[in-house]
Amino acid sequence: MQLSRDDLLSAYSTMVTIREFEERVAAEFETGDMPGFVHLYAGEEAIAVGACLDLDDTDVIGSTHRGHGHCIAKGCDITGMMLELFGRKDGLCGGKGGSMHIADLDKGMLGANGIVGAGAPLIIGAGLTAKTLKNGGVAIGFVGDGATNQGAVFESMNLAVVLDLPVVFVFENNYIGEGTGVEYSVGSGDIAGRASGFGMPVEKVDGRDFFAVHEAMRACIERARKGDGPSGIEALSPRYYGHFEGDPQAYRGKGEVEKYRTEDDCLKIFQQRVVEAGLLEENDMDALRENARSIVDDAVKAARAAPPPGASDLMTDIYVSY
Ligand SMILES: Cc1ncc(C[n+]2csc(CCOP(=O)(O)OP(=O)(O)O)c2C)c(N)n1
Repeated sequence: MQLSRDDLLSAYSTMVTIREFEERVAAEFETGDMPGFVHLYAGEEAIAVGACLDLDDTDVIGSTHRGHGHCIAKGCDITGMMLELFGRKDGLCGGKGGSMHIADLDKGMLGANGIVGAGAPLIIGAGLTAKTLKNGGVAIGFVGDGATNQGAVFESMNLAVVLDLPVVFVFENNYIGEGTGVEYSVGSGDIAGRASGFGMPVEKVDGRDFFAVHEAMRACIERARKGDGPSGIEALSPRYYGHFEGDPQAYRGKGEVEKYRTEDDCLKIFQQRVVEAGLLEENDMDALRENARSIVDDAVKAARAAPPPGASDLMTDIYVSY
């Protein structure tokens, strides 16, 4: 499937925006001025962008505790996100959600989630809504490798199949959950195989390869839109940062992350593919990266200058009104 030049530019732009956002958040967090807990997604950009490229605002995603990349891929505002991470009043969730509970319902982003595996049941509800309303919407659930061991995820897979929902599971296998490797924690080690045991097609793809992720996701999304039920992908790609910011990463080998950054970088893989094929020029791609850097820089400046929520905001956003 050949993507248009605009699609390729858009995909690369979103991938570099996620990378610039994450690298900058790492630096800002180190200053001590960013409250809360932060889990970075750098290294896994091709998964979020490949999964979300064909979605629109009627489609929803459920995220994980490592959710910035999912937010950006689903179209959330960068400044609103940065304000949220800094705990500012005008952040996407009024500065009260922070990194692990960031959400934007207008963009179909149901939220990052501090409870591992809890995004999966949320997208079952969203999938049931789309099926009931017949609005053509699809619900995508991002689930980490560690989260695939959670009972709630197993129940969600079962319900997706039993209720024949327009749902796609994106199992993000970054080889490790906190400090425990997949080979130790996942029975059989085969996440796709285990998920397909529920009775839906689940393809294993190279998560560093945007094109592989996108191609597989396109089939899953089309299947869901046609009413043919749930499916999924297991996408493998390493994360570059620790489990959380401040993690000493004693569980990692010497030079492991450097190898990932040089040999497994999804941005480099993308660039090499499109430049060699004559589809995009390096100059245009460099300009997109510069642009992303300046958007993120402006967002940090805006966040640092913005006020936190006031005492009067303490009792707001507690109940949802329908
Ligand atoms: C229900 C629950 N159990 C345990 C935790 C603690 N915890 C936070 S992240 C994490 C590991 C998740 O690993 P994975 O799903 O592979 O995601 P990754 O961090 O690798 O992206 C754990 C065990 C939690 N937040 N929620």
